[in-house]
Amino acid sequence: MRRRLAFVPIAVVAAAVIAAAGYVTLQPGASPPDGEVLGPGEVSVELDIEHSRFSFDHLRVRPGTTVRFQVRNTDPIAHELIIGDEGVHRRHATGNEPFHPPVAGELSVGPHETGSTSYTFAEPGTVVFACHLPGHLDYGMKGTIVITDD
Ligand SMILES: [Cu+2]
Repeated sequence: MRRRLAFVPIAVVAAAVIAAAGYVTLQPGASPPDGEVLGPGEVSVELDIEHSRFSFDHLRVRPGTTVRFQVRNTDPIAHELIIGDEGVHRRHATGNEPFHPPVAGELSVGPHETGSTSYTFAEPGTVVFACHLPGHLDYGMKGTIVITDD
């Protein structure tokens, strides 16, 4: 697995946590492969959550790509995946939508649960994904999806 430099500090921290917990292996960012631009059309990616971290914080897709996010929460606490523009994240930051779906791109995952949600990235630009449960965003549960023709 190739890993961008930006992953290294997080990986080091996560590895330390894992070591303390007695686990053996860690593969953050295993999916999708770095540098790959996904789409167009329908694609599926695995997004794991472990120790309140998403398994990747960057994704690149072509315009017109519908991504099915298969989210696996390995933590003993709940998380969520919220994908959208600034307005979407502002709304969720205030905590007035405690549970998801049914909105596309919004998913709640309970402790040790898995779930999926699909989101279509139509136009070039940047879209943020995050977990807005209290404290999780500040802890680092966020990432960007760049929609690009490259
Ligand atoms: Cu969370």
